[in-house]
Amino acid sequence: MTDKTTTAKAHTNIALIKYWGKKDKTLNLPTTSSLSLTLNEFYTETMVTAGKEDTLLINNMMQDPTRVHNFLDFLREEIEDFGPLTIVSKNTVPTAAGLASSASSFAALTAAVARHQNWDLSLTDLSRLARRGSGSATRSFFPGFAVWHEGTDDQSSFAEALPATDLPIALVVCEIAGTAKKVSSSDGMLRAMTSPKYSEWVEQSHDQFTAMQEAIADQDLQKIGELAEENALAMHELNITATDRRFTYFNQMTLDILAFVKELRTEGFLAYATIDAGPNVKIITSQDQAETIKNKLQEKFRKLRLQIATPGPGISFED
Ligand code: 2P0
Repeated sequence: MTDKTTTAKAHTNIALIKYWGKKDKTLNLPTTSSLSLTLNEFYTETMVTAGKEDTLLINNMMQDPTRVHNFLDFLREEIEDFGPLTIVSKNTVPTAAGLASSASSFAALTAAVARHQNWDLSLTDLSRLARRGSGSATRSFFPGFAVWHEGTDDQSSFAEALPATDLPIALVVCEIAGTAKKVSSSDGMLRAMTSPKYSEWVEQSHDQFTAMQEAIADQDLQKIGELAEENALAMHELNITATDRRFTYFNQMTLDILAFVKELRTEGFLAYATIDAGPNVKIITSQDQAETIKNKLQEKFRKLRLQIATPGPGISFED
């Protein structure tokens, strides 16, 4: 046993073209490719060191290590055996409220373990491994816009960065208070796949994935917003039309903010909504309009916690 500690930092990402369904649960292969923006303001920093058993501490609180332990066992089998690890994480992502903390968590953990064990792996390899912890983690190794190729097997399902762009995109993240997630993403996806609209959604998503890459290459922020909103609302439509235990992540505040986003557009703002596995709304806009939109939202919805997020960096290490 050594005293060596290794720290990795991964930023979370928000999908503009969503991952919402698995074609292989064991390999965690998605039914569609997805496309995301890594965010500067929200990240997980994870330190690993040898310990007596696998333990997990997040923001100084002991957590149930089961999911992480299972993932570490997967790495022990897949790459090389290693002893128990103490994992200490600092997380600035509001957890379990529809901001993808599992994305940055599993990306940071995969990178920290690989570095700790001196594994010589590429970012593609790390992305592929992190997929087995959480699908959205594949995309959190990369700066700015990233695509996760759905692939057809373990080797071909990983994420990579799109060419760097200085597109002045911003997100106004609306955090609706007191809303712990009720349906986990994994369960939500399973239910959504029972919607009669599911196969149509998969087809539409393939087209939107291509169109979104074109919009990014063209630096067309309005088109990016339109496609992202359309894609997100279609994902949530699957949840309410599921034949197995239909559900929604929306609450009244979600609907009120969605209506407000539409109003902002009629006033001439560039504003489009995207929503993940929770009630929170993220408003896609430009960096020069974000502050005004944030102020208008705060005036209208006094209890909302609002934060502006901008494109963030890829994985990094501290040593
Ligand atoms: C996404 N989400 O593309 C989608 C949109 C939430 C809504 O990926 O089962 O925690 O661990 O692979 O990555 C959240 O799901 O799911 C997610 P698992 P994950 O960002």
